[in-house]
Amino acid sequence: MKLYATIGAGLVIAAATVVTAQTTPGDAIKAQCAKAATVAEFWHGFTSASQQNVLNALAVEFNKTAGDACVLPIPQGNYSELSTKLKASFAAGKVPAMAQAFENNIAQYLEADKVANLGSLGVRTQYLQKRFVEAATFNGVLYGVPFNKSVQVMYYNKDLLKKFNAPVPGTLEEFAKVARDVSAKAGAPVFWFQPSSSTYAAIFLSLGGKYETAGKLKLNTDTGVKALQWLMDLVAAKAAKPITSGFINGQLSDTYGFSFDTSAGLPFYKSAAKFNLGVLPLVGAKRGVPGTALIQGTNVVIFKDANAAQEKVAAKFLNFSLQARNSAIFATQTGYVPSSDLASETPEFKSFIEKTPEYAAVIKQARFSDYEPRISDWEAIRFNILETQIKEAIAGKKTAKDALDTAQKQAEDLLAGRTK
Ligand code: FGO
Repeated sequence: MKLYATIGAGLVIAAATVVTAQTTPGDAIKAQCAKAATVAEFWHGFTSASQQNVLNALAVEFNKTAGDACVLPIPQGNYSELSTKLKASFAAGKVPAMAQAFENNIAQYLEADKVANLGSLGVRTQYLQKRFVEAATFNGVLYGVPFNKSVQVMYYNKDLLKKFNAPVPGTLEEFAKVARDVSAKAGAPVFWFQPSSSTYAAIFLSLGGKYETAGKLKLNTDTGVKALQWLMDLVAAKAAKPITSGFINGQLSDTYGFSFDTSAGLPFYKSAAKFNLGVLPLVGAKRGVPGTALIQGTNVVIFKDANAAQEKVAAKFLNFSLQARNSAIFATQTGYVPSSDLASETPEFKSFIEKTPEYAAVIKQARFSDYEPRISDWEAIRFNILETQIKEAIAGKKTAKDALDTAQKQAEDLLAGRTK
C-alpha cells in the first residue's frame, strides 16, 4: 500500500522493532498478553488487514508501557456484527473492557446500563475535537471518546475528466450536469454509489437536510425527497451506477468517475486507483462552500461490567491513543479525522500532509459535517428501514416520496414500540 510505504513508518515499523521480521503486530500482542496479569479486550469492527495492523501496532506500543497489563484488540466482523455481538455479550455477562460504538450504539448500551462514565475513569478530553466529544456525551456525562471518526469526501478520476475535457464540478447541480455529460461520452455511468443511508445522507445533508426537528425524527422531509430524487434522476439518465455489494474502492476501473465515500477509504482508493485520483470536499448547494458530510466511524466506550483493573487499563489506553502524536499517526494511516486538536502540530502529521495533499480535503470537510440521530433505535432505522426504502426507490419500484413516507411510518411504528 502506497500510504503505508510513505507514512506508515511510525507505528508499524516501531512495532517491528519488538518482534521478528515475519511477525505482525497481532502476533506481538499475543506474546505481550500471554504474560499479562490484566487483559483488557478491545472489540472492534475493522475487517481489513491494513486497519487491523494500524490498531494492533498502536496497542503494541501501549502495551510496552503498561506494566503487567495489556490491551488485546479482537475483530468482531463489521460494525453491525460488532454491535450484535456486544448485545449478546451483555446477555451472556461476558463483556469486553472496551469497544467501538456509534453514537446511537452508545444510546442503546446506556439504556442497558452497560457503559462506564469515562470522566470518572480519568479519560481526558481537553485537547480533543469538541464536536466529537459532545456527540459522545449524554446528559452531561462522557461515555465515549472519538477514536476513528470519518467524514465523507468526493473521490474522482482526474484522467477521465481530462479525457472528456470536463470541469471539476463545484456544486451539486454542476455535478449532475458533469456526470451526465461524461457518462454520455464514456458510454457508461461514471458516478458510482452505494445505494445506502450513508450515500443518501451526503446528498441530503448537503442540500441542507436535517433528520430531526424539535427532537422529532422526520425522514420524509421535502429536502429528503429532493435528495433521493436527485440520485434517482442520475440513475435514470444512466449517469449513476449503484454498487450493490462490496466497497467501491475494491472495484475501481477506468470508467469510474466519481463517488461520495468515507475518508476511511482514502488508503484503499489510493492504492487501488490506476488513474490519477482526485480527492476534494463534497459539492454542496453553493459554489465555494463544501457540502455537508456525514460523520461516521466510531467512538470507544468502556463497559461497566469489566473489572476495575481492566477499566483502568482501558482508560489509560484511550488517553495514550489520543495523545497528539498517536492520534496523528492513526488518523493519517487510516484516513480518519484526527481526534486530537494537537495532531496537526506534530511532525508526523506535517510530513504526511506534504506527501499526501489529498488528505487536506478530509481536514477541511470535517468543518462541514453532521451526525445522524443519536437515538438507540437508529441503527435499525438506518439499515432496515431507510436503506431498504432507498434501495426500492433506486430500483424504480417506488417514487422518492412513497419510499420516504413508508420509511417515516415504519420508523414511527418502531419508535412507538408497535414493531420490533
Ligand atoms: C460505515 C457505517 C454504521 C452506522 C454508519 C451505525 C453501524 C456505514 C458505513 C455502513 O469507519 P467508516 O468511515 O468506514 C469503514 C471503515 C472500517 O471498516 O473502513 C471503511 N472501508 C473499509 C474497507 C474498504 O475497502 N474501504 C473502506 O472504505 C469502512 O467503510 O464507517 C463507514 C459503511 C457501512 O458499514 O456499510 O459506517 N455506519 N452509521 N454502521 N453498524 N451503525 O449507526
